[in-house]
Amino acid sequence: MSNFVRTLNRFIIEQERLYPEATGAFTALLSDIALAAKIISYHVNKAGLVDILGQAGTTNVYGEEQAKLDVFANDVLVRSLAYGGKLCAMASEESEDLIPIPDEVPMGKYVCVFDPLDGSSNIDVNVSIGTIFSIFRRVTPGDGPGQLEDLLQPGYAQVCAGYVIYGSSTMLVYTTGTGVHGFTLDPSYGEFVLSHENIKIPSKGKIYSVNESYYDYWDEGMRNYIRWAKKADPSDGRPLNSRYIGSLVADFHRNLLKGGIFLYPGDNKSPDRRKGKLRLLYEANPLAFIVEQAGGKASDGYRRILDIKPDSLHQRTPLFIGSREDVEIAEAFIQGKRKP
Ligand code: P6P
Repeated sequence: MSNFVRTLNRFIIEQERLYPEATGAFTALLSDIALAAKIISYHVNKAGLVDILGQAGTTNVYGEEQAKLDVFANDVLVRSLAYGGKLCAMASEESEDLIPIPDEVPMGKYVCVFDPLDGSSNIDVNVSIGTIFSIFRRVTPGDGPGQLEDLLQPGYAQVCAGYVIYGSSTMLVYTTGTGVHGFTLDPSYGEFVLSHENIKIPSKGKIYSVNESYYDYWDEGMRNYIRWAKKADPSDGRPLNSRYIGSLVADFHRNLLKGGIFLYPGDNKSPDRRKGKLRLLYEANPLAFIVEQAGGKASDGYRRILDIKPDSLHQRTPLFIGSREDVEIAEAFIQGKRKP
């Protein structure tokens, strides 16, 4: 029976046997997230057929227009997680403040932060999009409602992080600190089945992913890195291949499997872009936990992403993430230690 299909639930139970200190809370939490992912996947894949495309007519805390699926995915995740009794608070990229757990639900020992549908500007053109999530143990005492302090923990305190990519297939990729594992949704019986056990990112890749339209707004070090990456030099495999989907989960997932670096630096296009566009809690931290567990690296150009102590729920950070050697080369240029 050992070669029986290894579903997400079965795999988590196997993992819990390996780590007796793990409580059943992960099984419940990941099952709630997996359920939400299945529901979101169904509606993403049906989006062209029913009236769920297009804009919701609302904006999020960043002033970005919310797609109908953004709002739908956020609602599905909140409902799926709120009633499981494992959380004491939540936060979402799509919601301005802390999301409390309903009074009638027992408070759990964890908090969950998530980007319910990242890349949603790509929904209407059928480009892969994703859900990103991150779980922490609460740090405030007692068993009352969670506080902002429970949500503003540095990334190294994460106990679980993952993403779902809604692409040619729907995949859930997660880590609890003992490796990175990928599960592909088999829609015929609605289960996530282990398809990528113990994912490791190549130490060096041939891909760089960045939106070069901001080139003129970058600092000198970032421009030097791009000039270096594009310069032909067969001795070290340059020029690198430029691959940019404009959907973070899709760009990250490709680089995780093939090797490479994703870059979203700060720029001088406007004051609110000095730290780039991506959010520390909902995007950078979970993907940084995953990439480090896969042997890669994630920094803001100077500091390890997971060491950054958040000041607010929606703070942004520059993000350089992927193959370790590629990130270290980019850091050297950004810090002015290397010239093209
Ligand atoms: P730009 C999508 O809107 C997103 O948040 C990420 O998924 C993606 O990596 C990034 O923004 C793309 O931003 O400025 O290149 O359009």
